Order: sequence, then structure tokens, then C-alpha cells
Amino acid sequence: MTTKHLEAETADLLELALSAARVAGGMLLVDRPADLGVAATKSSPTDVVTEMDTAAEKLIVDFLRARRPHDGFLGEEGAGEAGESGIRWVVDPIDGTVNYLYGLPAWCVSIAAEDADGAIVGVVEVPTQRETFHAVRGGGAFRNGVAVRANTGIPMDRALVATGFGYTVERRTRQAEVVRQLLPAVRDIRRYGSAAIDLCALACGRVDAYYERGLNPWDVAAGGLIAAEAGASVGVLRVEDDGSNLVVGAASPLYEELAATLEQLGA
Ligand code: LIP
Repeated sequence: MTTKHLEAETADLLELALSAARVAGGMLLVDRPADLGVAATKSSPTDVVTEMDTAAEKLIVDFLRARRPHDGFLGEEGAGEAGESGIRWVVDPIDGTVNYLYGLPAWCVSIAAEDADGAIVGVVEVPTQRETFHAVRGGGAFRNGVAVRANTGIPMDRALVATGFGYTVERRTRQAEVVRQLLPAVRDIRRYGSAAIDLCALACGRVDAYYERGLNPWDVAAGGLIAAEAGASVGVLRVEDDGSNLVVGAASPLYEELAATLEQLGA
């Protein structure tokens, strides 16, 4: 493929990702039952969220498949197809599900297109904040169309660090211990509840660093590219026996310092 063709295809992928994220985000915002949080205290709240999650993923996958029938798919709600075009869409219809359930604003739609070298396009749509983050590999990162950069030159004891916790008791017990030891060494910790939004916050300087163990590919595919294109180093460290890895992001040299500290703490 010539460079021109490649650029045209990337632009096409970006347009599709932006459109799909906008449509799904709008649907999730408008169709969220007003009493969803109240339902949480009643019978089966998670089912309503799962229904919304599944509907949004179907909307995204149907939209993309209609336009690019030969691509592969990997989605949190089960989409999984190898495809034959060399492009795979990695979709998280709602990242920040618990926030969505409770009516908190930090949830998003995350869509990435990957080729053999990783993410080529990433879009994170945050409907409640009217924010769209996007990046194209080698082309920078943007918030509502305006270029963003990660903070640089932040020493660790001044760093605002975002993190997240897994769902199992074992994992979060260990994560709590790591936070206990890390907290005195940094400015403060933030836990928004959406890995994709954390990575976008890193990209636009709302936090200085981010780390979390045990993320799934759809949590990190789009946000990871956006943070990296904003100048942050984003690394996947310490794969453990259970297959879980530790994602760390920050601009250098904070990245190296934080990664070494997390390593020391057994994060
Ligand atoms: C969640 C993340 C959150 C993380 C959880 C979970 P979900 O994704 O974005 O930040 O701490 O482990 O993966 O379940 O809302 O799609």
C-alpha cells in the first residue's frame, strides 16, 4: 500500500471510529433510565447496565461492519472475529460501568482500530463532558479537535497519579496495599473509575501519571494511543502468572521513576 493509500485508510478509520463513538455515546446518554441508580438498590440493576452495554456494542459493531465487512472485532460484550483485512476494532461500549450505573459522569465509549503494529486510531467519547479525545498513530492527540500534551518535568513527589482497582477481592487487597505505600510518595491519588478516561486525563495534563494492574485490551487500546501520542510513555509491565499485566503511563522521567517504584512495591 502506498503512503497516500495508507493515509486515506487511516483517515477513513478515524472518521468511522468518531461517528460510531458519537452515535453510541448519544444513545447511552439519552436512553439511560433516570432511575438506574435507584434500581441499584433493588432487584437486578446490573442487568439494565448489561443491556445498555450490549446494545451499545451492537450499535458500534453493526455500524463498522456495514462499512468495513472484512475487519476483525474484539469487544467487551463478546464481539470476537478475526477478520481478513489486517484491521481489528477493539471496542469498550461503556468503560466506567459502575459510574454509568450510579449516574456519575466518568464513563465513556472507547474504540480503537489496530493493525499488526498495534493501535493505529483511538477514540474516547465522554458524552457527559461533551469531550471527544482522538489520536492517530504518529499524528498527535486531540481533545475536541485541539492538540493536547501530557505534563512534563513533574517530580514524583509532586505528581497527581490516577489509578484503578480490579473487581476481585484478591486483586484489590493487593492494590490497596500498593496505594497505601505509594500515597506518601506522590502529590495525591485519583480514582475516576474508567481506565480510558484516566489515560485521556494523562494525555491532556489533568493528571501526571496513571497505573493499573489487570486491564483488558478494550480498556486501554484507544486511551493508550491517545496518551502516547500526547507525549507520555505508556508501558505494559510485569505480566504475572494469571496473565494480568501492569499498565503505566507518564512522561519521562516520571515514567521510569514511577515504574521502578511500582516494581519495588510489587504492584
Ligand atoms: C473498568 C475500568 C476501571 C478499572 C476496572 C474496570 P469497566 O472497566 O475502566 O478503571 O479500574 O478494573 O476494568 O468494567 O467499567 O468496563
